[in-house]
Amino acid sequence: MDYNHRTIEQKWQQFWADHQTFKTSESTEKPKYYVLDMFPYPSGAGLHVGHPLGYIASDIFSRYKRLKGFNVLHPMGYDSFGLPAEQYAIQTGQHPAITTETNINRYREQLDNIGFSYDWSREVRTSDPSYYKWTQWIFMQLFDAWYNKQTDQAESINTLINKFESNGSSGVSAVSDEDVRTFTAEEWRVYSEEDKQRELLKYRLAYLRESTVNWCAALGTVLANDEVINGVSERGGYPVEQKKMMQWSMRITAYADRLLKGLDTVDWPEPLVEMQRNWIGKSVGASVKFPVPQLDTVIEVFTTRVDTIFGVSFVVLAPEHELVSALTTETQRADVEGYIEKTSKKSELDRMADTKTVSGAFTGAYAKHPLTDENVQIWIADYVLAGYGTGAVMAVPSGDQRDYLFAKHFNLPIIPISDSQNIEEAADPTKDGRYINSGFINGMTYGEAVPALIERLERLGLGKAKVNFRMRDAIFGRQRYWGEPVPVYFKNGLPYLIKEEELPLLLPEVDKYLPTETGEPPLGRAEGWKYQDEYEYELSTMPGWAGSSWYWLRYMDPQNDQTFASGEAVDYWKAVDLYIGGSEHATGHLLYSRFWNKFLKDLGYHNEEEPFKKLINQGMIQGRSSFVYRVLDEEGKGTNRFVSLGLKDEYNTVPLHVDVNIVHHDVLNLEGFRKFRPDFSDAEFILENGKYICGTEVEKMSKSKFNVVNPDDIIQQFGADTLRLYEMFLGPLEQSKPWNTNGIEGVYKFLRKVWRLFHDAEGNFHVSEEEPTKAEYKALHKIIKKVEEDIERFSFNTSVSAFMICVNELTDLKCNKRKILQELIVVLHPYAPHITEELWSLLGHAAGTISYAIYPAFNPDYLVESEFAYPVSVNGKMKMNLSLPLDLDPKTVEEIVLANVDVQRYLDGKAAKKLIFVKGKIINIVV
Ligand code: ANZ
Repeated sequence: MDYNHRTIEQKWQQFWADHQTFKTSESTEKPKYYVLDMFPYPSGAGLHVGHPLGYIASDIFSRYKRLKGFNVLHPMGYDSFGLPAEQYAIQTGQHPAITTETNINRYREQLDNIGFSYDWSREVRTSDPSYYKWTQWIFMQLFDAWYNKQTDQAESINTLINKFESNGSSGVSAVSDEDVRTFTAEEWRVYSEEDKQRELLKYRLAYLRESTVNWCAALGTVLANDEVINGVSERGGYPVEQKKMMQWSMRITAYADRLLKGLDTVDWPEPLVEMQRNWIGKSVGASVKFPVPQLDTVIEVFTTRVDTIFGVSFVVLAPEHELVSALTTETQRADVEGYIEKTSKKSELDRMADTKTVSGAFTGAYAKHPLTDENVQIWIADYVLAGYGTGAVMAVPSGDQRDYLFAKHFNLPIIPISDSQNIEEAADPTKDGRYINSGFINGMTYGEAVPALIERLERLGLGKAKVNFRMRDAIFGRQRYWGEPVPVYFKNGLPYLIKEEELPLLLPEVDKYLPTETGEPPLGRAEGWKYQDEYEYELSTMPGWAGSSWYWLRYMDPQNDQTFASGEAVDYWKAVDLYIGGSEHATGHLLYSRFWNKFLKDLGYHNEEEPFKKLINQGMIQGRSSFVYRVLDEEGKGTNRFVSLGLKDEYNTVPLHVDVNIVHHDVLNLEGFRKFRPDFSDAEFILENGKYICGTEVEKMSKSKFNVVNPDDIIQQFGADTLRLYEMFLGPLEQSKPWNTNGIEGVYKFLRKVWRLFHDAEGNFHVSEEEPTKAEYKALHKIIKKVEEDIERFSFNTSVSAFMICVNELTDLKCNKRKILQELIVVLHPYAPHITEELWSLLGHAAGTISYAIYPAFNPDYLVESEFAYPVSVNGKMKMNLSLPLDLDPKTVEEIVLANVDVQRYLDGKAAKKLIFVKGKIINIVV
């Protein structure tokens, strides 16, 4: 029988489904291992060959770990709330739930075709009410919690209320809004219910507040910073503007330090860790107050270079700073207002990106330098951002490049403060630069100046050491339909949670998936949708990241309707041991999910500070586009003639993308091309050597470039095992690489060779029970060792070539010994699960599956060279080679050598006088 991938693969996929081969339970003696893929958003386009790259790697690892005796949790699900299904609903009126269901079914079919070993009994869908019930429940816990800096963890809001009731606000050290009130216990107790709620909202981890948001009018929603790329929406590329709105937010900043510290404990790619560090953006510095006597107030600045304070020659506020209007003098008002008007159009990102343009306005007001008492001018400029630090800076033209350009432009003083040419050098403790013109720090080094300055400022009540984070609280709401409803209703303008037993709060039906006429989100259309028939529900829904911020926990116990996952399940599976996914989630999903994880830990729901121990970013598979060259006529218009790549320079042509599925080894299928587009039906071709050769280019895989390769087509032609091996063979997992089908036949041939090892020339299954030779054992143990090492270091591509070498060796050795082949297929199984299942059953494991076989133990003895081919000389003349075991004693060697028929022939009847034997080197016979 020939290798027939179609029947074999269908048979085993059916077998796995029927027997629930990969269903995982917690009741086992085996050690646990949790392998997670970033779950997909089920888009309408289905999977292309780039998508499964990471899934194949994680599946290989999961299958390998099972063979190594682990109880492996390897689940899959769908991140199924989101914009595309809703956009489609707006266009067609089709309910997003239906589109989502159709897409999920398609995804499932495609995933099944690849032979993944998922435990499908644990599937989750974030848009399923039984799932989002718990997303809503987590939201409720966040709303009912505050962050206690003293215990450095989140606590129930009740502990805060208790503190307020017994001691008022004094002694409370919380992460909160800035405008919290100070009050005594007595004052608190007489606050109205509304006042209390209003105050508590400033502490809650899920809270409402007015914030400047990225508003995308075309999508009708607010977007997170990481969903805005170069000032336009990541999805669709629509314009995004800055707008003030009441918004749900998550106090992720409370966790900034822990999010940073945790990075030291995980095994993640360094660039990703670096991106998170930058995103969190911890800055150690000082806050310094510049008194403004005229208004009886102070301007507080944040600086990382308090050592440069004697070089301050002016102060700059962000145009949005709350003091601007009060500070501005009448003569400067027109200037200042004009400037504010001008900069309000720029987004924060534009403002940060522009380091060249110098613009600003003088307020007419002055502040006092806290240490010299001198008057310094107060300016506004858009290089100072309202949302960072305090929204104000002390400007040091001799130290800071932007301040320098500003001073030059507006002719403001520049005070040199270091004896070093370069201010950076002055701050570098190893360079030992000293300050000049610098008050009491004159002559000091950086290391001496900073503590002295902080101490002096503190004594004056005008400054203190401060740590600042770049990270902001995360906006948590979208004005869209297809998301989780927020379990909140409003009474007297204040938000209240619905009761826990009322969960899930179901997404109501609406007549259209558009904002209401009055600009409310689509949920405003839901008729009669009121809490207790009376109170308005929150009308925005949760953002895309809500459901994905805890899904790995749900997989641990997906059907539980009493809690998000039972304590036993969570204690057993603990954290994800291996997480594979794309690097595009570096600062979104991977920060939010770490945050929710830490929060749930604080509340005692589990014990893991970090949810993902090891993480790998798979590279992208790019498309390999094919081009034809259309000949242009004299007027430059396209004709119906197409010229092959090698001849194209003789004509005036334009390149056109052509569907890669009608190109084979860069040769165009002419008939296929005539059918590709109606206007090509009578195309004529200028061929070279009888063929039309296409041009090629590596580009992103996308429909518009006609370079999308569907895994289903590859599987149909070559099988899933070939696809799996081939995707790994393309190169290191982490690297991006172009899809190129040219090498796929080689991998297919390899699998046929594997098959033939088990079959005789007539194609009958035939293995021998004979004891293998040393050479056969050696080939086997080389691969056992190599693949184990490769998989343990996630180097999947190198295993594939090792398999090929091994199978070639065994083929050359004509090896069909059971003892070798049976172990070989266990080693190959993670990569090519179907063919190895089939061969395993042919070997007589009739009822079983290879999935839980034992990975063979490597025996180093087989790799030790145990024989040596000695050159045998007679009277110093080399005559022949003779292989002998290396552990023979000289006496035995002599006996064997002299008894050898070939040696006797060379001796030609003469008696040997002496035999010289050097172990592992030579044998010389003297006659
Ligand atoms: C004086 C100074 C002198 C500064 C010097 C730098 C160099 P990071 O590391 O990013 O935290 N800054 C503070 N708040 C700002 C805001 N809202 N918008 C724009 N810039 C702001 O940088 C902190 C430094 O960035 C602060 O230290 C401040 O300028 C500026 F030779 O203060 B520095």
